[in-house]
Amino acid sequence: SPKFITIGEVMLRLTPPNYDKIRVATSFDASYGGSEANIALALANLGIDSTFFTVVPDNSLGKSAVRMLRSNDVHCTPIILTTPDETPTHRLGTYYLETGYGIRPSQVIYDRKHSAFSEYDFSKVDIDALLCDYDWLHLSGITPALSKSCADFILRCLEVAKEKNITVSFDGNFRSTLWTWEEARDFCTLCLPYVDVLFGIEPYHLYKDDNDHEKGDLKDGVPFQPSFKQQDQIFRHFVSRYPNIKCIARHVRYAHSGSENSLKAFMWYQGETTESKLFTFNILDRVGGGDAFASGLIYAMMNGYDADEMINFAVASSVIKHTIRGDANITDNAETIRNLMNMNYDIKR
Ligand code: KDG
Repeated sequence: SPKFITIGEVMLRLTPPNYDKIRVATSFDASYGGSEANIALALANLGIDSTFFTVVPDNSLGKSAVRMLRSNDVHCTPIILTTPDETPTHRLGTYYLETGYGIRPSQVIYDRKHSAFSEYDFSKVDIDALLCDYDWLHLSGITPALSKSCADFILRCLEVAKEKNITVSFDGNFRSTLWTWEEARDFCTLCLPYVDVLFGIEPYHLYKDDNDHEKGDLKDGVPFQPSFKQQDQIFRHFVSRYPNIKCIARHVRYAHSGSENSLKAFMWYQGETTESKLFTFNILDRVGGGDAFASGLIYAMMNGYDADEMINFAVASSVIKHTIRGDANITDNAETIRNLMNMNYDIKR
């Protein structure tokens, strides 16, 4: 089976229990998250040979993060535990999550400056050795926002991956508290020529040089909830620029009042746009939903699903994550996701 690797920062996640607001919380539940770590874990849970490369401090927090991933069958062998003299500050990045409830949105507070990961000098990494033997590399737009060294490293990884003919997936994952939209756009524009499978980028925004004539109907931007026709047009416009991109997938949220929520997705694959079913469900914890979508699509593609199954499996994977507390999509096996995708809710007993 294909060997998967992803690179990124793993963080301690602190969440007040019972949907409490941070301002009234008297305790926090500890877990671990990070977009790329979430994907590595979800794929390992589905039985894929999955490796996560990261940098953590040489202390109990770093070790616990690694232990959590390893206990979920993720290979963390190439991990670097920084030694005390290597990094001046030995922190595991942390984020506080105030879980939304019903119509009250979630809130994230990052406490990740000077983390062992973001301070690491990645020019020391032998990328050829790191990526040798892998078939699939996943990267996100979060890592390059952390430091210049991280950004250079991500671009080098993309170059090496292409030299080695490794399939590359990339999730734009724009985080407005880490960099500006313009910085993200300019960096992602550099990455796109290396990408095979793309998530989480609103393509229209990347075209800073397009004139309105070229943009056609898209000149007012990408609608938040596009129609099939609009989304198809966006995909076509985008792949005409980047013919290297084989698949683009975008999941669209249709929020209702209260905790009810609907999700569906659009995908460009093999020269056509496909739309998933619309799933309606209650949210327990939405953080990591995008990562579950990406891991579901990667799994489906690795296993040769057809377009319709690929996109529905990816959305079903995200839907399940929304019902699980914590960043990680702890699924028992692919069958669980396939059952949901086929709307088969029978209890297995
Ligand atoms: O996709 C989930 C991530 O947002 C969460 O794990 C935290 O990695 C994280 C980040 O940088 O926002």
